[in-house]
Amino acid sequence: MKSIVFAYAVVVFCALAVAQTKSSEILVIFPTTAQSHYRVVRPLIHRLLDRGHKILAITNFPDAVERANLSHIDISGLKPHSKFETNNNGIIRSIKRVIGNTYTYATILNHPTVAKLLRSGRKFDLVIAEFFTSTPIFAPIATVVDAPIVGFCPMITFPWMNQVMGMETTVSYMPTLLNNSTDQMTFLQRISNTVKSAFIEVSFNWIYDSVIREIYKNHYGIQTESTIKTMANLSMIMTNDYHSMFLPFPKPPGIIEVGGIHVVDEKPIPQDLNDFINNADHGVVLFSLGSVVSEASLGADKLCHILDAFSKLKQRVIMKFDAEKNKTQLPANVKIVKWFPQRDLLAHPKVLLFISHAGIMSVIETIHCGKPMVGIPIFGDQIFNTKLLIEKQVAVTVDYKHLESNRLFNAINEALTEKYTINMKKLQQLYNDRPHSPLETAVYWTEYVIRNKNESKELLKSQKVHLNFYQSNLIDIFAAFLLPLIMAIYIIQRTMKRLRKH
Ligand SMILES: *[C@@H]1O[C@H](CO)[C@@H](O)[C@H](O)[C@H]1NC(C)=O
Ligand SMILES: *[C@@H]1O[C@H](CO)[C@@H](O)[C@H](O)[C@H]1NC(C)=O
Ligand SMILES: *[C@@H]1O[C@H](CO)[C@@H](O)[C@H](O)[C@H]1NC(C)=O
Ligand SMILES: *[C@@H]1O[C@H](CO)[C@@H](O)[C@H](O)[C@H]1NC(C)=O
Ligand SMILES: *[C@@H]1O[C@H](CO)[C@@H](O)[C@H](O)[C@H]1NC(C)=O
Ligand SMILES: CC(=O)N[C@H]1CO[C@H](CO)[C@@H](O)[C@@H]1O
Repeated sequence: MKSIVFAYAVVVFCALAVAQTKSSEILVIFPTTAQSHYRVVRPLIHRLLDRGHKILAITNFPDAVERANLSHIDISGLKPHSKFETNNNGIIRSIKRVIGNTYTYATILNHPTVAKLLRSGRKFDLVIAEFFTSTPIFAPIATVVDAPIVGFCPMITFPWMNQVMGMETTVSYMPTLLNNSTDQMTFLQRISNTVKSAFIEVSFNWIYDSVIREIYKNHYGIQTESTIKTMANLSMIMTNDYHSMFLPFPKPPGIIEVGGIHVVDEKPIPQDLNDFINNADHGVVLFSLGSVVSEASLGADKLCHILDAFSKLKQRVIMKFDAEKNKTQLPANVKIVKWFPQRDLLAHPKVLLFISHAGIMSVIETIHCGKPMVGIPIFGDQIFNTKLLIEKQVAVTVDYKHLESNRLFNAINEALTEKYTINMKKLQQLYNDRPHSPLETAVYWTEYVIRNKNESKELLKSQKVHLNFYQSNLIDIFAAFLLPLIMAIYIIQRTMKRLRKH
């Protein structure tokens, strides 16, 4: 009887919850060519569909299975899916890549179906845009379709995320993504962090701003002061972060942590992989460099070292590797596949360790499943992600440049010691200990913006977004105090001089 009452209460509650926000039309703009980025927003799209909303998604990765009330504008024909090389990803090169991508993103506005949509006068109730370097280019679409706009950041953080929501980034304890430091920095690390942050700020403010201004003039016919101002209409930003998993920082109410949202329910593992795992007497190690890195650029030499290290392990190894390989050298305990269901494999009790490039999606899946990691970071936020895991003593790293057989072998054995598993189980528990699941959190705040459309633009951010540089840095106040002082000194000096003359 009790359970019937409970079930009834759940049904009534769900019905009420669904009824709360009426069916809305939502435009999703995710221009990324990184499939892993789109994977982060997909669960939100499907939950919003469950709740009766209609969604049009502009994406490179339309769902294979059709679903009622979900339509796509497939832009995959437009942009080549270039992959990252495994070397030479310095800061200058990264910025060049960002600028180059910006022009490519802008061509999406000329895509016939996108252009037709923008001319059609069709209205939406909400725009969800990927929060990345592409956001400034697509932000004005919200005005065109007369909807509020929210950002969705597939990474932990992004250089201008705080600024857009009206908060300063304090470089004394907030590391840039591009540095190998956490929130506890030595004097030298703070110097490095300050210089890198300033460099990022300057390059975006000077180089990126001019690129964005040009795109605005050509595509929207509007003037814009700065990249930050182009995103001033964002009502909130959801981010793939959770404070207990990474670092606790102050956050304005408009930055909503939904870290782990992409981790969907477990599915059964394909038969051949399942057999391979179940026949392993000493457990299994997984290896993957993710979907954005070109595995071909790994090179025969590094591959040799990796396989040599694996051949010395008593564990079995499943390796995701999608490139030409030297088959004759494959050790007996290694299975190479072009793709594997990473999240499901990580959850298998016999899988002991993940050797990964430490992309954020992989890191979160590893924490979700409570397995230690060997991080081989290659570019961007991966160095930072690895560093965070090292600090928490749940991972060991091998420098990609010095990826040698014995180093990798030692790192694997170190990470397999009990300490790392114990620490990772604790981190897993901290990650799970929250009032609502990441997906529920994302749905709540998305519908919150829809419900409060008219107010949402100012509701969750501080007024700092509207202050000038000199206002928000109190330069005018200092001037107001200093000027009379300087004038007073000047007048006193002049008077003294005159008195002395007489
Ligand atoms: C599609 O949306 C309409 C509301 O616009 C709703 O009545 C219908 O049930 C939805 N269909 C599905 C399968 O969710
Ligand atoms: C922000 O919103 C205002 C008012 O709706 C609009 O005039 C302006 O063009 C928008 N800015 C951008 C960059 O979309
Ligand atoms: C980052 O710091 C760790 C030590 O905490 C070090 O082992 C690692 O090699 C460093 N990585 C890079 C890319 O500098
Ligand atoms: C495979 O590896 C061996 C030994 O390193 C080498 O001699 C041979 O050329 C390689 N074959 C291919 C197809 O790369
Ligand atoms: C939002 O504002 C418009 C015009 O200012 C008004 O017509 C509309 O009813 C408002 N919507 C809500 C939900 O308050
Ligand atoms: C001071 C410091 O730790 N600087 C590091 C910043 O990050 C780079 C890697 O991207 C390291 O090489 C530096 O040592």
